Amino acid sequence: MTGIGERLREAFRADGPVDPDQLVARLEAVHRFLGIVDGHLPDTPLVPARTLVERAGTRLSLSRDHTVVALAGATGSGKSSLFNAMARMDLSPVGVRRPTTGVTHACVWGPLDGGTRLLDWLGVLPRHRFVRESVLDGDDESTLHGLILLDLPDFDSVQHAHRLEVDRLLGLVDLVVWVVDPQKYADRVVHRSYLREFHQHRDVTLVVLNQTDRLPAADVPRVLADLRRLLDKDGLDEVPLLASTVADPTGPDGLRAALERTVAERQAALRRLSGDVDAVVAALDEMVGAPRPALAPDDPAVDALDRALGAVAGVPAVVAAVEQAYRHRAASATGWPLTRIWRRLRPDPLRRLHLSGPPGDPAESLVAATSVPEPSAADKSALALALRTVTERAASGLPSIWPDSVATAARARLGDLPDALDRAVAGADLGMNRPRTWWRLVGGLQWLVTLAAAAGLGWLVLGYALRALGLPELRPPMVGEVPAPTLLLLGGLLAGLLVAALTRPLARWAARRARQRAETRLTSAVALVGDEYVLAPVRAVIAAHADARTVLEVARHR
Ligand SMILES: Nc1nc2c(ncn2[C@@H]2O[C@H](COP(=O)(O)OP(=O)(O)OP(=O)(O)O)[C@@H](O)[C@H]2O)c(=O)[nH]1
Ligand SMILES: [Mg+2]
Repeated sequence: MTGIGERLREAFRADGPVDPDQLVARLEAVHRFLGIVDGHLPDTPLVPARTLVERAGTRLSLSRDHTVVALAGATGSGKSSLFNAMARMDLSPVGVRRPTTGVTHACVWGPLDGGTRLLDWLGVLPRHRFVRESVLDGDDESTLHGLILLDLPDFDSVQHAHRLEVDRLLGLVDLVVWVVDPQKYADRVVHRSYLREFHQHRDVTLVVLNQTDRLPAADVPRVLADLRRLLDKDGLDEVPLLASTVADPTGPDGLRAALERTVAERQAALRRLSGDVDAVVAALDEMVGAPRPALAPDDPAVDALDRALGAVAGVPAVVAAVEQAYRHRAASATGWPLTRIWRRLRPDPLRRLHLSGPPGDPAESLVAATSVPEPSAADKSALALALRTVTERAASGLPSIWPDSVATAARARLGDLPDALDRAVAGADLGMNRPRTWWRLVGGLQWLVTLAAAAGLGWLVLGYALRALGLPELRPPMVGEVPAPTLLLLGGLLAGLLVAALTRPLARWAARRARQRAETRLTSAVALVGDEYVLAPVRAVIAAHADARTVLEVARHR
């Protein structure tokens, strides 16, 4: 079979060495991603990414000079035997009773100093730590300096605690050596629960078929080929596979050479973390999906939302009142002077809604509470529907984790909406604060013709009085056949009625225009509220999605 050195070289050449700065940049990008989506996405799916950022930070800060390698496998596969063979000492008890190893043992090659904190972090108890000092071994062991080899308990144990310990450590170590034996190499548990799960880490995985001395020599290549086939099925096609036996002193040499090479490269820790980042990025990638443009301001859903908000804010009632108030005020200003007083006694439709005040004083408009009628149930459900539509439009095309976040954002400030709408309506300039010039002109004309009629009446009354008292009669000038006072009286009255009759359609037309103007202004005031209270939070989520995508690109870049 191919030498392990070559196989490792081949496997590791595929991607080249991991640049530590690049790895740190990728981890920082994942960290930024978490910051961006914080508050927008649920926590649970982000746990692996958070754990990775934390773990990677700690692992890199502890030691980049050490390589932590774990021997993992089923009970009796020979982990402890291989551990002792590597250490060339009986450090971890080998037994016939299964399972033997209950607690992780560690052996450190070279000075312990830097490794102590790493072993503390790994949770290996001090009494199970051993040191191979090069002083004792001369140069023989110097090629393994920086190696921390762990002998794990069995993962298929009847002891649940063993499995927990193995799972915990497999998440932390830099390289995993799976030890299998000829009896159990095809065991489904090892393949389904572990090897297949580990395919993201094929760069930092080795498989050892141990106890080959138990097989007839001719069968070894056949079993290795069968195991290779199973590993390929697990997605571990590039993973080095080697044979070993502790029955022969040179049996574990292949594994030793592999470990020497790994130690020399000082890449395992970086490769492991790089593989972890790949796995996390792949999961985050699924969460983020394709780019999604922000909701366009002219989207029909936004229009529908503005209309629904307008209805809830009472815009239709207010604009109807504006039209009525215009007609009322125009009639009061331009009507026949004698009927004006009576008109003025009738309440102004806008004042009834407490909307007649000038918008000039912002403090006043802030506290102004209008008496616009409460929204009907139909208006409220129309608003709920419009909110749903906006949410769906904004979130369409986003992976399933986002729409909830968009919906929550759209509803986050709903509690403040009624007051904000009331303030917007109260503060809007309805264009009804000043009397129109044409009202004054027509009003003046009405006074003029009324005065003419009054003068004619006075003149006639004076003529009758003089006649009744037998005094010399006034001879009023004649206009054609009609005496001037009569003409003044009748002409004044008729002209008054005529002006009033002509003014009415004009006032109706102008009232409709006033209504339209008020509607435009109120609609844009209400749209601003909708933008601030509903659309801005939705936009923030969509922007977070876009930012998250951008940083994920950095995190992906190996
Ligand atoms: N013939 C032969 N026996 C081996 C070999 N490696 C281990 N053994 C024997 O297999 C049995 C189990 O070995 P251990 O090293 O204790 O196995 P382990 O994987 O540590 O087992 P646990 O600690 O229970 O998980 C022991 O009796 C060893 O002597 C080998 O290469 N050849
Ligand atoms: Mg053991």
